[in-house]
Amino acid sequence: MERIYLDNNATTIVDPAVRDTMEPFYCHMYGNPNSLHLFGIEVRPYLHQAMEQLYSGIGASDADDIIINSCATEGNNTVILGFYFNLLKDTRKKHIITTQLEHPCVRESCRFLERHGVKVTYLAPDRDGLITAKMVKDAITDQTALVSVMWANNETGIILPIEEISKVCKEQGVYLHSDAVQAIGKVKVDLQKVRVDFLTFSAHKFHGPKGVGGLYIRDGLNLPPLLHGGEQMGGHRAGTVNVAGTVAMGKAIELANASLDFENREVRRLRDKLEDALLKNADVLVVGKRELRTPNTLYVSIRGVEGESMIWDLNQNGIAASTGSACASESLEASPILTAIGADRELAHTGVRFSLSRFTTEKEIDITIEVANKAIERLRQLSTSY
Ligand code: 7TS
Repeated sequence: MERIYLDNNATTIVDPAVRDTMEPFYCHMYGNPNSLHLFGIEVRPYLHQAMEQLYSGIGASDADDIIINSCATEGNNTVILGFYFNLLKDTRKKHIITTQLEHPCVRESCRFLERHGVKVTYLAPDRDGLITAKMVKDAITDQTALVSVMWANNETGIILPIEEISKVCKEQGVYLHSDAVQAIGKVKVDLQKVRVDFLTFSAHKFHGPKGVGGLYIRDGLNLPPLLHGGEQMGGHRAGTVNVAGTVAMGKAIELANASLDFENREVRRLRDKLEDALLKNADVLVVGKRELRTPNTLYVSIRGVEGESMIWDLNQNGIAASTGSACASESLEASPILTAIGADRELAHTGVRFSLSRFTTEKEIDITIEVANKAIERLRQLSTSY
């Protein structure tokens, strides 16, 4: 049976070109870049080049910082907890604004701070699944220190109006963090154009390896480290630098940006083909307007078909999709996004996410359409409520 991978918002295949770039750093160039001998010295130019690729990949300027870390979960924790120690703990500013759409690593970091006296507003999306700049503006008070809004949502692909939100934050003198994990490689992330103060990303979501990510900090700003220890990353993040991972992430972001046109044309075409085919069934709802979504993501709700049952049927046929975030898949709660956009209880249990990549083929989509349509028919026949 052919295996078909349509869960690219959970993680992606490492691009073979990225894998080739990283291999030497496991085999012969394995030195610690902080060592003074030739093994350490010889890897430094490669790290330097990778950093340049990352700076240019997100439009950072030389004076800004990019801290290499282990994943976006670490980056997001560093920002939220760092804010507590830098500002929230000792001043009147005790308020964070975030959204109900955020990944658990942002949401749970905020919940943790609530237990330490921080007030958090979790903005609810409108019926389009959007958080608007006006919602942010209306929620800002003179106690607000930080706004944290993701660039694109992992479950629905909905792209949030970060540029407008950044203008509001600047106007109001509030710092802005954006989790750009699901945006990089799908839409242009250019910090020359959009002014955010902190940005987080993760290599394994754009065909780099797992276990390496980045945290952008705008020029002049500071965050205390989450990991204390050695002087790596200018004291911002202790721990031996993941050389192979960093080099790979540099290459991966370069390839991701070079593939943006392809993503917008070809990946979008295949996603739309799958979407149109599923919509031919009655009582199928796709969350989020097409033009507001990343080109690779489709979040569909099929009345009478439990999300988990659909995933099981697809999996039996070698197709990998998900009911939403893999990080939340162990709890069988209704999807927060479907609940947030006002879907009724039954619909809220029927979400299935298909996320494509530049490696997805037309044949894979054709097979998926056939299998999914059969599964819908079979599961609806079994349903007691449909
Ligand atoms: N932020 C967003 C928006 C994400 O989608 C994810 C992973 C993370 C942070 C965490 O990234 P990591 O680098 O720590 O792994 N999201 C998903 C998902 O949607 N399904 O599985 C993982």
